[in-house]
Amino acid sequence: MPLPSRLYLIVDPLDTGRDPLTLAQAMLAGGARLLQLRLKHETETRRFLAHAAAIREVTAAAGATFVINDRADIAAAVRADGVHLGQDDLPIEAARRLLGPQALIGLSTHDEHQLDVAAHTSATYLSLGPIFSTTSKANPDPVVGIDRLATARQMVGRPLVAIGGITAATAASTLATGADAIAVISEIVRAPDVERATAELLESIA
Ligand code: 3NM
Repeated sequence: MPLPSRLYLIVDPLDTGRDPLTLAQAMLAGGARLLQLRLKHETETRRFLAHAAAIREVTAAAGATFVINDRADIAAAVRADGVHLGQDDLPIEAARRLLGPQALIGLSTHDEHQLDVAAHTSATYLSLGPIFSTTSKANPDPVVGIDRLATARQMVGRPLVAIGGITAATAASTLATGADAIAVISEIVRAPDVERATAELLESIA
């Protein structure tokens, strides 16, 4: 199953204090059609669910694909299109049982060994990162770099998402190296005008 867009925006307010729904609406207004909700510090399940439900409505209205980070239960509850899982989260096959054969299930990988292991799962797509250094993740893995992204492209037969430190300056070259999509947080979430930054990023990879 191919990814619906080459731009994968992650709705993670980081430390900006911005509201997830407002961020998502601005991303959609800027043309984004593939969003992930990532709320690492939301320990209140009901609050997480409320944010997810609100963003499910606006993504559905825009015809956009919506993925939830980590929480397959919340993805199922709001009928999101899928879930994105890390190496220590629910195993892919467990999430697949919960969400079904059509669900978009992504798996984070950080090196060639993890890519090898992932090949034996039913993950819909794999992400690889951090391609460049990032400040958006607690304890990020070592930087992968653009050369190893090219090698990974040779290894991986399914959609490959590059993540970590990608900016407007590196978006197009990262895609040209072989990623099917780029996933981005801070370049958009920290932008003064999220809608405009999204539109400009899309323009830079058109
Ligand atoms: N995962 P930014 S890097 C959420 O390496 C995430 O898997 C990564 O944010 C990985 O675009 C990362 O601000 C942070 O660098 C991406």
